[in-house]
Amino acid sequence: MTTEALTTRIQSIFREKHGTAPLMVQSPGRINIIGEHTDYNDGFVLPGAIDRYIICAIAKNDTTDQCSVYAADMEEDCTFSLHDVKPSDKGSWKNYVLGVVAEIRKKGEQLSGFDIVFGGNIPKGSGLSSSAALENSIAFGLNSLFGLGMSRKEMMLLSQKAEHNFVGVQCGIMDQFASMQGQEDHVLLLDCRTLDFRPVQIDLGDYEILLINTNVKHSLADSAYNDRRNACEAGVKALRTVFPEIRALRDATEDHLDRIKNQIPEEVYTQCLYVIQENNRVQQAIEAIAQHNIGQLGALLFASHNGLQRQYQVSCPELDFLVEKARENPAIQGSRMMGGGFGGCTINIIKKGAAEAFVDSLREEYVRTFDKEPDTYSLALTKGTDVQA
Ligand code: GAF
Repeated sequence: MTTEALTTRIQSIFREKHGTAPLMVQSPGRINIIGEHTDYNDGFVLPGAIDRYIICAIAKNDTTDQCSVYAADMEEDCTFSLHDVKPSDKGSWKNYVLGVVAEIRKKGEQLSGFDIVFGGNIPKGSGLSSSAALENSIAFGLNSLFGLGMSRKEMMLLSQKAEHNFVGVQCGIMDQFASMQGQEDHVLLLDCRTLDFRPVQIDLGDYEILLINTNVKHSLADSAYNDRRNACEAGVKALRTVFPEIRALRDATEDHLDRIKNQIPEEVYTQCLYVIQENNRVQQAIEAIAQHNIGQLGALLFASHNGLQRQYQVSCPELDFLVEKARENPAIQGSRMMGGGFGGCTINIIKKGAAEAFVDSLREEYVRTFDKEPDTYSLALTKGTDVQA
C-alpha cells in the first residue's frame, strides 16, 4: 500500500473510532549497508531510513489515565490504564507500545489518557525494523502531544529501552537511530559509542540497491540475538584480564583476541573475531564509497555475509541461497543478509534494470526448495520520524 493510501486509511479509522482529528506521525523502516551486529559492541554502522513507514494517529482523550491502541493491520486492540502499564504476552506487538509508555512514565513525565491507531507498509519480520519504527512513532507522538521536550536522541534511546525491558531483545541502537535520525538521499555513518554520526551519500553509478525478502523469520531469532550479545560480552571479559583498557570489542584487534584465544570457547573466539573484522569492513566501505569503488564496496558486502554465515552464525538457508545466486550473477557487485538474521532480507548492489531478470532466474528454485515466494523492494532513502504536514 502506498504511504498516502495508508495515511488516509489510518486517519479515517481514527476518526471513525474516536470522532476527533488526530496528530499524524510517520516513522520509517531502515536498511543497513554494512556493519551488522557491531552496534552493541560500541562499533560503527551505516544504516539509512527508507520510504516505508509505520503511520500512527494519536490524540488525547478526556480521561486522566485510560488509553487505547488499535493495530489496524492486525485488527487488534489494546486498552490500559496509565497507572498499570505491564508487558503483554511475549511476541505481541503491544509490548512495543506499552514499553515506550512505561519508559516515559519512568522518567516521571505526566501523561493523561490518549488514543492511538497505527498501521504500516514495512513488511513485518523482513529485517527492515518495523518494530523500531513503531516504538519511535509512539515516542514521537507522545512527545509532541504532551510537550515532553525530548530530543531525537532521547526518544531513540527511550525506544531502545522499551525493546530491552518490554520486548526482551537486548538490541543495539542502530534501528531506533536510523528510523529517528534518517536523512533524505543519505545513509548515516554512526559511531555507536559516542552516537556521533555523519551523513554519507552513495553514488552507485549504474548500480542500485535491491532488497530481496526471504519471507521467513525463524523463531530462534530473538534468543539467538541475546546469545550472540552474551558471547561478545564473554569475549570482552576475557580480553580485559590482559588488556584492561578494552571496554568493548570495538577497542580490540585480531592480535588482542589471539592473545586470549585459549581462555575462551572456540565459538566465542570466532564470533568476536567476526565483530572485529566487520567493524573494520565499515571503515573500508566508507573509503570505497568515497572513491566511488562499487566493486570494492560489493566485495565487502559479500565478505560480511561470509562472516555472518560462517563465523557469527546468524544466517539461514534461505538467505544463503539468495546470496549464493547473487555471487554467480555478473550483474551483482555485492550481496549479504541484513539486520539481526535468521530470515528477513538480503541487500544487493545490482546493475540498474537487472533486478527482474535476476529474481526470475532464481524464483522457481527458491519456491521449490523453500515453499515460499521471495519478494523484492526498491527504495528511497528518507528523513527520520516526523509529524505529517
Ligand atoms: C537488529 C538489532 F535491533 C540491531 O540493534 C542490530 O544489532 C542488528 O540486529 C544487527 O546489526 O536489527
